[in-house]
Amino acid sequence: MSNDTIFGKIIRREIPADIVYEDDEVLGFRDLNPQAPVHVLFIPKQPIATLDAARTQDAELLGKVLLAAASYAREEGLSEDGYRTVINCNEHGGQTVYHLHVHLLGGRRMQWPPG
Ligand code: DGP
Repeated sequence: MSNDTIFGKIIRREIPADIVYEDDEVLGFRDLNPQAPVHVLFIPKQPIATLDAARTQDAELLGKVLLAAASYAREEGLSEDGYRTVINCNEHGGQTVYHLHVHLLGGRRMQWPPG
């Protein structure tokens, strides 16, 4: 399958993951290597490799991924103190898995600028 990654295996339940959010188009699961008390990855089930590869026709799906992250953050009580969302793109952005994902990080104060 083109564009398949470890996240495709998680979507298909071929490998385990701690899934915390799911709807028809979006999956959210805890990051294997958490960088904050809450660290969840939100992905479109239909893979897009990178933010750079996203096109106009992906706008609605990308919006749904972001809104799923925000909705989960509200449910987890992160809204008042705040949280961070991150999309790493390609090598200099620190992307290691080429299935576009939104990191939701919360539960502690974030630093700026990021490393
Ligand atoms: P990025 O560097 O933005 O591409 O982030 C990829 C994230 O994916 C990284 O924080 C670790 C996480 N990750 C990699 N492999 C797995 C996995 O098999 N399961 C889970 N839950 N997370 C993974």
